Amino acid sequence: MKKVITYGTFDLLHHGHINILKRAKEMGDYLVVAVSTDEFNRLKNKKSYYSYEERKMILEAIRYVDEVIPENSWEQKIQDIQEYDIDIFVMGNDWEGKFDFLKDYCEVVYLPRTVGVSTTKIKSELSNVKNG
Ligand code: C2G
Repeated sequence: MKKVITYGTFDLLHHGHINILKRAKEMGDYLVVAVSTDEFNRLKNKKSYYSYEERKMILEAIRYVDEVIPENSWEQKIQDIQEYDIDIFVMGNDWEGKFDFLKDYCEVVYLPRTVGVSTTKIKSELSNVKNG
């Protein structure tokens, strides 16, 4: 069984997230998603609308996702890859090159981001609507 892992906040789930989860799953048989905890989001200078528990529940409902684990730190990836017996690490190409050190442990794949959508864009457009 070929196991794939990807990491992210996945707040205000949108089709860009679904696209990468779909493509990640298509690269293997089992997809683990490490979703950033609220505490780790603070380290990433991100404040998500949905809590960790809510984002975990949403991800677990997605057909491409087989398992959701917490992402608590930048440093856990090697341990995760070993603990979950991961064959492929997948991220959007906004992270191109940032995780090449993982090539000693598994295949590393950066996939093109979905153009035109982001959680930040959704938030700003909604706040403009609200403000009229
Ligand atoms: N993504 C995408 N297309 C978009 C938006 C996001 O392909 N239009 C991808 C990102 O490249 C990432 C995943 O969706 O691979 C999750 O995006 P975020 O929730 O923004 O995750 P991020 O904050 O980049 O966290 O340790 C890694 C970090 O936790 C990554």
